[in-house]
Amino acid sequence: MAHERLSIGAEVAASLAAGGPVVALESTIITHGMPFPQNLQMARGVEQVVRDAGAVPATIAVIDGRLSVGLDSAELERLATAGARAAKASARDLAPLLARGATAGTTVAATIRIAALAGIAVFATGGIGGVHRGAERTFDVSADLLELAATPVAVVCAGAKSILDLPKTLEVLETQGVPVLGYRTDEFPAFFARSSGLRLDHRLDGPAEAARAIALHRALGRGGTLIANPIPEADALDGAAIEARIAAAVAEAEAQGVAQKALTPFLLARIVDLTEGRSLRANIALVRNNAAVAAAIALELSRLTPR
Ligand code: PSU
Ligand code: MN
Repeated sequence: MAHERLSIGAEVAASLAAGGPVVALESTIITHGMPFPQNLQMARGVEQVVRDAGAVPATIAVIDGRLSVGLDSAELERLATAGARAAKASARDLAPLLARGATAGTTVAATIRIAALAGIAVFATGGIGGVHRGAERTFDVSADLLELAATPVAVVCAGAKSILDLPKTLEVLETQGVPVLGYRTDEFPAFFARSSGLRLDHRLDGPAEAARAIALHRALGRGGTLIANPIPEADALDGAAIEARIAAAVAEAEAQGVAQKALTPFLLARIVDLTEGRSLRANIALVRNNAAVAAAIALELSRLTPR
């Protein structure tokens, strides 16, 4: 049964009813991941990329106590201008936020939970949350990983920022049984850089192959698939230069005692500052690239599973 607080926009609902291609998009990247006004331009631009590829975008958030799927232009603007004054909702935050009628950006974990409720199979973002550096002391492991293990949505991302510990992130994904599939790559991509040196067991060479793997994993009965799609060559940043700034941001967070759900937004904002905006341009480029791949996969999936 549908959740009593689920609201699906008319265009998204029509496409889903017809078995058409829909791509879910998160909103913590809008409220807590990028500054205004680039966050709003990014959100609108990414929706257009999905449309240009022939699919319907469904940006998801909590709006006035509802699980809103397929935000309209005014809602996108409201979230973008609210920024971090809006709540950051991971999956466990949803019910209490709904109960008090709040408005929140939804993380990867919360967004895929809502997408699954709405019947959406494909999702795009920039980078997923993962295992933080120093997690052996702090236990800081993003709920994104555990939600991905339990929720039947395919997540297209550019790997994870090296604010995280990438080898530990891959270990947890392995433990949790999440297929990690390189999209036209044999390596786990490192967000701003195309390569991390970390080999993956499985590679996909296009959207049709991705759709077959996703559909077959869904049929096995539990959990999602992670599609790891490297940043385009032309937009990639120099790995060593960005790494020094990320290390500086991580050290600042530690010195200031930033922890729990504040940590990822703190690190994202510091990295934008420390790179004088270059990281923000790369971030926007890779989200757009992921949205295009997700749309192509959603189209192939809708052909595989006609309504
Ligand atoms: N990584 C990024 N950009 C982001 C996020 C992560 O490069 O915007 C956001 C996503 O919404 C992700 C969330 O789901 O941060 C993870 O937060 P946490 O580490 O608190 O689970
Ligand atoms: Mn955390």
